[in-house]
Amino acid sequence: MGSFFGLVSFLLCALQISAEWNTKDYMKREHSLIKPYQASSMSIPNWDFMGSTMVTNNYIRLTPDLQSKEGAIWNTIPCNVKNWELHVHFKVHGKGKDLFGDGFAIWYAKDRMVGGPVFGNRDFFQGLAIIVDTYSNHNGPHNHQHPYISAMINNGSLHYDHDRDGTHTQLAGCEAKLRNLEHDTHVNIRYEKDTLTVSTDIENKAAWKECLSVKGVRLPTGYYFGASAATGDLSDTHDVISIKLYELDSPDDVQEDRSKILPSAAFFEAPRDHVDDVKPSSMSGFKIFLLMLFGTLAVIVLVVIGIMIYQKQQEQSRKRFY
Ligand SMILES: *[C@@H]1O[C@H](CO)[C@@H](O)[C@H](O)[C@H]1NC(C)=O
Ligand SMILES: [Ca+2]
Repeated sequence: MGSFFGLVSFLLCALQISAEWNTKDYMKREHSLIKPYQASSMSIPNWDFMGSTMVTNNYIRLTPDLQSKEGAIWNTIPCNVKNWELHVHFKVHGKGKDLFGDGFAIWYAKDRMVGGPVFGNRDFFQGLAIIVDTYSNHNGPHNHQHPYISAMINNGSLHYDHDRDGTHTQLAGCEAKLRNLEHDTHVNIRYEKDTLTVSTDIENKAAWKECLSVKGVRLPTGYYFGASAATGDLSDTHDVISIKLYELDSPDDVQEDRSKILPSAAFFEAPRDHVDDVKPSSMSGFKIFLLMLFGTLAVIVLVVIGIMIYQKQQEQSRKRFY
């Protein structure tokens, strides 16, 4: 079983790599944010900014290393590319050695320029959030360290729970030591054929390292790209240096109209860090046991009935002989 899954994931990996090699990357300028930002006029073409966001020649500072700040930048043009790859060059740094926060998020969302509690963006959002959570709010034993990168898909019904660091609404995640580094740090969000893959380049190796990959993710077209960050009691500097959107659509793809669908994900990660969550999983184990029990009983009953019918037929055929 294990080797079967190993083989499958190896084949998927191989496919992924060949897909990456075959793709003709094409940067869409209207969804990208690159230097020079033209900050002189206090506005950036195709991008709006809000809150504590400050534009300089070399970076866009979403929050400074000060308490209780929120900032965001949002693309003004809805994205109608169905398959895409987004490269974000960022820098998280600050005075704090052990205490810093809260983190930042990269968005592909329906609503733009609405501040709120989810790293400077609204809660109950519709769309995709890639969350870089630098501060562990959860006091219980953690399965992972922070900073932690996770993906969340929301159709507007889910609340991002800071007390659990979002662990019970995330699709998947990974640890990433991305703070206070001398070299450049990048995150790559690839959305292709309903597979969402997040990779990082934070080890100064000029190569992507996979953080998470989830199949069965359905996102509508026509949403907006954005980035937001927040500080609270703890603080950090959250800078965005560039955002580059590459189109992965090929003209011969059969294009399904995705403009009206709600964001959805087929697979959620099993909830973690949550004591109450042990019960549902043992319940489902119990359900499986019951199902197997009933299945076995059903098979026995069918076999018994079968034997009875067979015997009856044998009897009748014997009767016919006499
Ligand atoms: C929205 O998402 C929630 C949680 O994933 C799900 O239970 C609900 O059915 C979804 N609503 C719609 C209208 O798809
Ligand atoms: Ca947190």
